[in-house]
Amino acid sequence: MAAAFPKISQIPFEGPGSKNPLAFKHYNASEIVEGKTMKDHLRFSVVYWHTFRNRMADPFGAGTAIRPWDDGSDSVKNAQNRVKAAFEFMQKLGAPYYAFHDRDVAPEGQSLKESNRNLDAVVKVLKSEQKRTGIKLLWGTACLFANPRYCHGAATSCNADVFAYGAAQVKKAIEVTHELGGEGYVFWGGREGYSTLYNTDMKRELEHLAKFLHMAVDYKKSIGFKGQFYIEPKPKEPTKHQYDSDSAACLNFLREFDLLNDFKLNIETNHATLAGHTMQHELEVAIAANALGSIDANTGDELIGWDTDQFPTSVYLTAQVMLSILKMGGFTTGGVNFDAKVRRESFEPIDLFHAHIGGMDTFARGLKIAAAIRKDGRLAGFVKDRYSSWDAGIGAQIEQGKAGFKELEAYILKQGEAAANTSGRQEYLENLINEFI
Ligand code: XLS
Ligand code: NI
Ligand code: NI
Repeated sequence: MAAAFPKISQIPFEGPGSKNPLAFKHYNASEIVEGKTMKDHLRFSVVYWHTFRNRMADPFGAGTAIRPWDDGSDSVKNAQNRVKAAFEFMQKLGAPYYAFHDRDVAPEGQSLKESNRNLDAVVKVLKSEQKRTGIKLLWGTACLFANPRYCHGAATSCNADVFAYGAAQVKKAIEVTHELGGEGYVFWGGREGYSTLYNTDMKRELEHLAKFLHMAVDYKKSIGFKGQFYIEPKPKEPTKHQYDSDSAACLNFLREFDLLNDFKLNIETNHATLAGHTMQHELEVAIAANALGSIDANTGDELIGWDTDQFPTSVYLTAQVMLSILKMGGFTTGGVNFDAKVRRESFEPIDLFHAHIGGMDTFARGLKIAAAIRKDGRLAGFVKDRYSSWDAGIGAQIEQGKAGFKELEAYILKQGEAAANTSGRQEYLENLINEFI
């Protein structure tokens, strides 16, 4: 196959002064930050679905994407050629990871058997390209939302046969992820929710979802797959309400059904904002439960109400994200996965490079800013001081369980009034953050 991006060579790091649009200004893979290379901190991943399968159609018009390496057919041959283009892209970009749905990489056949055969034929090429380039699979997943059979959901379908079909599909997707050395596997329940409660037995659907996930855990163990399982929260779209609506809902579900030991969360920025939260909020909720695994890096449009999946360009956003990630001690199996797509108007192949270079540079800046804020220490010091009443005296007694209501009443009767409050200093802290941006 001829090169897919013949005019583009390896994207170099040229530093902040560079005016070359096809160079990194901030992402310097080998640069050490807090004792680790940027490459190992950020673990960038390219998504197959948006970058190589999205024709960029919208409800009002046909796809605009120009992809010369793709003949537009649903053949296995075309799918295999596409793999070569994808790896050429990721190698030139210098992305160490990628992620896919089963149906992104290989065409769905007339039967599960045929679909599995198609998948195997493409996985062979994925495997050899991984070997050739050293690029690894961050996570795999199954598309349980596109085929019409999943219109009522998969694990939460009212139709038990559809549950069975979904299980069979996930079984194969886990096997393939295992075969490719994937470091994780994602469950995003696109249609695991409802359009109307008039026709929905919510309790039963949630129990089925838990059963499905337990079966997946059992199967994973039986084949020796060590990758991390993730749930990816999203509140709506395509359903009116998705059961995995946000970090808190996912954690509650995992706890209720005894799944918390086997799952972490994969948090996506645009899903957080759709849920009415900031990304920082969703990350902190997950981190507090020791359940943050990975992130889908993108951003929404402030004025548009759906999942626009844009590439992240806000340094404020990435600095906040990286503050949380560094605080938790960094990614282990997870990474920064660009679940993002170029705009319909950005239809040329080169736009895929501009988009990813921008996202990677924005995250590299976020990482450097977060590390500088941590080195400076004023922010963490402020937070520590703010809670200092809990480090000794009555606060310490409460935390250690040595005081109850009776002791606290006696304490306040003796004190007369609570010690004076101190200012939250929000504006001071916002200014402080700006010193680093
Ligand atoms: C869609 C989701 C999806 C998952 C993988 O909104 O973000 O792309 O990441 O199924
Ligand atoms: Ni999304
Ligand atoms: Ni996603």
